[in-house]
Amino acid sequence: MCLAPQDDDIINRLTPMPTDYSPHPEHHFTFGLWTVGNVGRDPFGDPVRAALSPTRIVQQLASLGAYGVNLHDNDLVPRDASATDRDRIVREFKNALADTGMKVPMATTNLFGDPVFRDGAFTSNDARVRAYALQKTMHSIDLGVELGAETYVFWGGREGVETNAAKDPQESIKWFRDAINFLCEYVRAQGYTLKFALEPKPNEPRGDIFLPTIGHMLAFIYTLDHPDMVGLNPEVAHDTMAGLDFSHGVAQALEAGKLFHIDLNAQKPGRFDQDLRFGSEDLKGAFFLVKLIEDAKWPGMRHFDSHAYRTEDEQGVWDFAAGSMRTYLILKEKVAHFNADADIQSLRDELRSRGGNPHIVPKFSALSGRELKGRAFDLDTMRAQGYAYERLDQLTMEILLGVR
Ligand code: GLT
Ligand code: MN
Ligand code: MN
Repeated sequence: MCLAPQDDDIINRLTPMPTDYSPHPEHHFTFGLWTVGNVGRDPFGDPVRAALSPTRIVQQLASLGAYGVNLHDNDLVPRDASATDRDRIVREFKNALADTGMKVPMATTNLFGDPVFRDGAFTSNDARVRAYALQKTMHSIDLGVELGAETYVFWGGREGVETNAAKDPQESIKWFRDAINFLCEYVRAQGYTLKFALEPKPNEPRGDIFLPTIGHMLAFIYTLDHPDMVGLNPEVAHDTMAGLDFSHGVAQALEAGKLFHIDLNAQKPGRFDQDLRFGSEDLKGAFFLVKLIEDAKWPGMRHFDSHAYRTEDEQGVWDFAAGSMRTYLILKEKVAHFNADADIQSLRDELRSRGGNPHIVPKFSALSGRELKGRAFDLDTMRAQGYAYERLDQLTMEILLGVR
């Protein structure tokens, strides 16, 4: 059969695209025990789902195609467990990992649930609490390393205030720095190869949390004794709550070599931390985030820090988990589609080549400075040109909407 040129075009556009969106361990999808294990408690209502045992979570996530699970110390070992109980629980969990091939690439400390941390952990006004927080974290680091974790997250949910009468914000940052420096030295002294990933959040559960954005955290890292050991764990919801463009923050962390981990989820701006299924809000934002990560060939874990709607039963939890991974893979395919789209790429090529040779923006020297000061610009032409971003964005939307 002889194809008309437009049919040929359609076939060329469609053939390179895979259609299998099934997750496999090599995609490096991970979930926190606290995410699929979320029982649906909120400030206004009781749990709606029964707690799932860590071993059941491991088995179920493995069957869905995930790579691993991440945990807080107390997601696995309850706060008041005896040493014998701890050892039994860890042994059973390790058996579940061995049976399924699931990994624990990241671990963290619960420094927010216990009432002792009501005024923060590393920034509590009570020096005993600050010392206890270090002790708890050292034990939790040991557990993480025992389970094979390579990244250790610090989310300072309680590190903040409701009233600025409570704390000196400069002193608080010094306390937080002292804690991270202490724990870096602990990791080195133990001979661990763990890296730390700090997770910013602007507020909730505290009225205001210290080091609220990726940028604040990034600047803080370079004031540490071992900045090479410490990077970022940014979360979609946390930047979106603050009305920021998440992919810009992630790009800054990536460009600085500081994207050590990522928390994927979805969020409507200006609300409480919703931790929604990845891609379920702001689809275009999710697309450009996946594009950023995939184009950079970023080697880290694609971790989902989110939970099922409170309306769901256990089946809804697994639907949520499967949907998170599937949406990521669909968006990854859309990225390949975007990158292969001739119209989009020619618009982008034209933008990149505007103004001719990029060397017309010189590096400074006495000579280049003098030359640039005296250069004549055709400002009328430069002022008159449009950038065709409406067209570019519409083409992007049509890929996302599935008609291109
Ligand atoms: C908690 C928080 C998250 C953090 C987790 C790590 S726990 O669920 O909302 O953003 O990443 O401590
Ligand atoms: Mn998070
Ligand atoms: Mn969150």
